[in-house]
Amino acid sequence: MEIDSSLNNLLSTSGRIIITTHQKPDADALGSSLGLGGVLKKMGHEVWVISPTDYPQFLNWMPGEEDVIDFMKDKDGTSQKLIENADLIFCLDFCSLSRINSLGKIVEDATAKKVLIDHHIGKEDFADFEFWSTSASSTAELTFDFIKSMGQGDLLDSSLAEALYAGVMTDTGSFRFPSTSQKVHHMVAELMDIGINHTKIHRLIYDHNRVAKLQLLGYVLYKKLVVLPEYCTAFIALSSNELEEFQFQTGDTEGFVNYALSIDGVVFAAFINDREGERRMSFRSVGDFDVNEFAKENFEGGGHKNAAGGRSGLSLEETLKKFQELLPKYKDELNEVARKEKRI
Ligand SMILES: [Mn+2]
Repeated sequence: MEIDSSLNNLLSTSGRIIITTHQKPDADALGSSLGLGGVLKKMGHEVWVISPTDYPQFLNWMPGEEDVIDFMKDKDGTSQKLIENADLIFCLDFCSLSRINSLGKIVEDATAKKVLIDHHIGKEDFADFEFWSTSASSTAELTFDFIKSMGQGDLLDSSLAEALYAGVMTDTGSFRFPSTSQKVHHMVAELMDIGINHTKIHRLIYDHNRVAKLQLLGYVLYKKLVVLPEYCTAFIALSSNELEEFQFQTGDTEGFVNYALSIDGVVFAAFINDREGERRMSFRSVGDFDVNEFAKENFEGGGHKNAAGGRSGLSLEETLKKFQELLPKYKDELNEVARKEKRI
């Protein structure tokens, strides 16, 4: 990775820097933002991390998390002023301005130079500098490269390294997805040299359950999991009432879709929930069934080939109906993938 000399110039004099990331940030989004933010602060910049929305509580341990601005809670326009007065805006873990909701317009209109660091499919042209690779495991991997390319790898202390580790760990499904390259393992070795406690990070992220969250999982597996063997597909849908019944908090349903995908014979899984007036969807697949395409074509979404998100303005019932009516169109393809991947 090489950093353009004009960007290097901007980074060599201290300035006001905004880092923003996608709505409902996950460990990769927030870990990359806080890892990079910590390094930029040590370089002498003023740095603000602005999240379009809240994020799961199990990310609260990250260094600098207490200073993250939640745009949804910012009632006096602080974020807008900061963005308007920024010298540089980093856009991490997203590549389409719609992923940051109404922040998108403010970022688009800002005069600051924009730097994109991301690994999603479907990049829009809004950034002045791009560090974009869809083959990268995570934005944390690209952010680590970026920090080293600035020649500032020495500024990564163990807590910043742990934020980046959380990103690469979660986006690779704990180092099991095909994107887990040799490079990823080399990166982790370097993070371990810096002094991360990987066991602690794993526990902070995965062993962080409330009883109500586990009961919601139990309910989902017992009552809500629908398997359609004909289409090698399984899905889970939850209404807002059901979420309420289990005192839903952001992040509680993360990973539920993977249970659907783990069923023998299944190569395509969907999770749909009804929250904040919108039907949000997660799609996962095995092998060559491209959920990025599926989400893009049918549910205003996208992401990666085997993991994508989408949304629907229809009611939950209508969304489910639409989803199930689409399946016959993909039946042959799904069955072929299932045979190829030895799922059936
Ligand atoms: Mn990511």
